Amino acid sequence: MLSEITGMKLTRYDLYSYSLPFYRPVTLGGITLRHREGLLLKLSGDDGSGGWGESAPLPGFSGERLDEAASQLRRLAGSMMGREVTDDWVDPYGSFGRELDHAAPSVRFGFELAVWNLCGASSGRTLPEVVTPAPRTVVPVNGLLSGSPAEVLVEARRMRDTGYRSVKLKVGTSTVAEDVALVRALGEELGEDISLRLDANRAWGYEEAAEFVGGTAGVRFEYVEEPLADPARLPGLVRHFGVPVALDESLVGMEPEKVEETFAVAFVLKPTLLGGISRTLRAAGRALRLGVTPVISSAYESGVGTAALVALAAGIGDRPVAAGLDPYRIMAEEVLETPLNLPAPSVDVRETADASRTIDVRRLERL
Ligand code: OSB
Ligand code: MG
Repeated sequence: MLSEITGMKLTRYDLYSYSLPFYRPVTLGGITLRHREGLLLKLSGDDGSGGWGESAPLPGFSGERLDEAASQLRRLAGSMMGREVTDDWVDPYGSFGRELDHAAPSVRFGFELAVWNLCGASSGRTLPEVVTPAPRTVVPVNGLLSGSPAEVLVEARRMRDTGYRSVKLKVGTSTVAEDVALVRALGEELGEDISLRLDANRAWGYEEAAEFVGGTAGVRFEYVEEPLADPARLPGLVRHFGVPVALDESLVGMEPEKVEETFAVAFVLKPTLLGGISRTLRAAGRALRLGVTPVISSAYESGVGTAALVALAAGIGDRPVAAGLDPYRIMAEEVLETPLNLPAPSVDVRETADASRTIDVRRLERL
């Protein structure tokens, strides 16, 4: 590997918290959020460079609480002071990652992101260029549909007309018959050129999933994420119906980078929940070797974390895959001085990387 980082030592860390209001309440996994709370870590090097990272445990999805993440992040960053940063620190297959193994997933993501951003700053590269020498210049975005069936159809038409090539609908919160009717109508509205992703967040029993699959026969969708409450029955569902299934919740805690074979067509990769940048890159590498589509996806991070998702999506694989970045639109405030250009059907990779480097510290609380 080309050596890019030479002799920089970590000199200090600064830890902050943020609380950013949503435009409207969001209910996720039975929990309603009105704000997003999280942590920002700034690492500084003795060459004057700095890098920011974000740790934002998502209530209902993360095992760690915010205060636990804060104390882990403080301990981890403190233990690294004075150490020399080497190329190994940004090698997804290197040994440095193992030193972070004991930390909670959001903590690993936040610390790694600060390291990767610091390495970029120190070596004159953007974050996407630390991920890969020649990142894509744009990343397509998966639009999230929400609201009543009528609103979903209006929104879908609007997204189609503004250039989205991929949209996602949450299913499993109405009756199966209502979901079937909406998905059929969406299939007609979107036509052949726009990929439809569905996400049941483990809402269905086997019989309900079977009813859904039967009812939507003939409607083309890219995949349905986590259709079953009991994930052990997923292989049987796929075998029996040939339905394209994506894994999301199932990947957390199962070391997706080590999977030998899978029935899934896509892995939905959320670095905040999965446990960081290196892990996500290894999981994506494994997915690609298995012929599975790696989909980078948001856990409602601020612009700092969302820019990392863009960098990852810009560096993974040899064809663009729409990333799940749409949750960013719900944030009514930002920690970045210049917010990211979202919502949009695609994002500019360099612009995103540049915007993510300037934090408005007045919006943060020092811990
Ligand atoms: O189930 O995919 C999910 C966001 C937070 C928690 C869970 C999920 C999500 C998303 C992200 O849907 C957006 C996307 O993947 O398009
Ligand atoms: Mg999902």
